[in-house]
Amino acid sequence: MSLEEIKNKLENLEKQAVAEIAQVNDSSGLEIVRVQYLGKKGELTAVLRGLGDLSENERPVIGKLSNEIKNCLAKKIASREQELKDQHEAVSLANLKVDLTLPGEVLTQGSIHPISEVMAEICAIFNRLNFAVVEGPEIETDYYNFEALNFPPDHPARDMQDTFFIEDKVLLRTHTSPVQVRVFEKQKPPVKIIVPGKVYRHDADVSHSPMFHQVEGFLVDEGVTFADLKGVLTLFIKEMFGEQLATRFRPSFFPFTEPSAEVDMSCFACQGAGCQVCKNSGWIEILGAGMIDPAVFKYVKYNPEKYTGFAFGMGVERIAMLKYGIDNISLFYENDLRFLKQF
Ligand code: 2U9
Repeated sequence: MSLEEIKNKLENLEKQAVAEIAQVNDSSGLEIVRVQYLGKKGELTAVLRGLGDLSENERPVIGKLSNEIKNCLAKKIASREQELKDQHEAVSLANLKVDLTLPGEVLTQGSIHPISEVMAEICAIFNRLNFAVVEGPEIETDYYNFEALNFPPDHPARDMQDTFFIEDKVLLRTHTSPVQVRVFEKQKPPVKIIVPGKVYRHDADVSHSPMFHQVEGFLVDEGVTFADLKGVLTLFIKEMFGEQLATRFRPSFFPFTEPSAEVDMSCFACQGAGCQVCKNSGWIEILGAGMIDPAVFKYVKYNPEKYTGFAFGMGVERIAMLKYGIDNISLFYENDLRFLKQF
């Protein structure tokens, strides 16, 4: 073929390709056209293969022309592709039929559960007194839940009626105290810890639930006395319920503390005069506490001659019920938004 014939052929090819690109209606059709003209086995390449008859001077002329055609076709293909895409989007949008007059979707804002809130408040007060927060397993062994805490083998709290046993000697913890035994095993005094968490007891009525939350705490060091316990718990009660409240320590009994006490605060609702909240006594029981029994120290190999310590425990639900005037514990677990929204 002569130079002119090749030029004509290339220009015809270009015209033909431009026409086809304009007619194509989808991207797969466009790809077919691209391969047909620009592909390795495409028509443009085929023409360029037949340049054998041309002179050295003529070849660059065709090379330049074919490059220009290649670039021009590639541009046209790209712009047709964009055009098809835009058309497709316009059709989809038209079919979508968005009603812009409809009200927007309102996202409801969640809030912290009252139990979490009260638990965080309790922890924050003890954090300010330098107590560290420690957590531990909810499935425990008889050893950590009872034996190391000086519960005699026939103690009623070990009874099936109080404790959820998983298997012989494995149970759902009935208090968070086993965590403290585990801390004692790992750490030498001074130790100053609070332990928040879920506990389980076979018990249910308006003020008891089979699962509830406790915060327990202790401080062990040389020379810790009952006066330290009174100071810390009095401060806690004032921070939690009000500066004006009085506290009262009544003798009690727990296997793991000696002496033991139940701690009352003067009624925040009637200032001690007597009302429904305090059942006319003027006092509200809020905590249990005591000096850790030396028998517990022997289990964890602390020297009871050298160290003394106090411990205390409280039910978080009870504190939340008092604080917010809630009369039925099950409200905490039903997740009724009408209840939860009030916090
Ligand atoms: C160790 C030693 C001593 C934790 C304590 C109480 C008193 C107590 C109750 C309050 C209401 C549990 O939720 S409740 O029913 N707790 O009265 N707890 S002293 O004493 C410990 C803990 C761990 C090693």
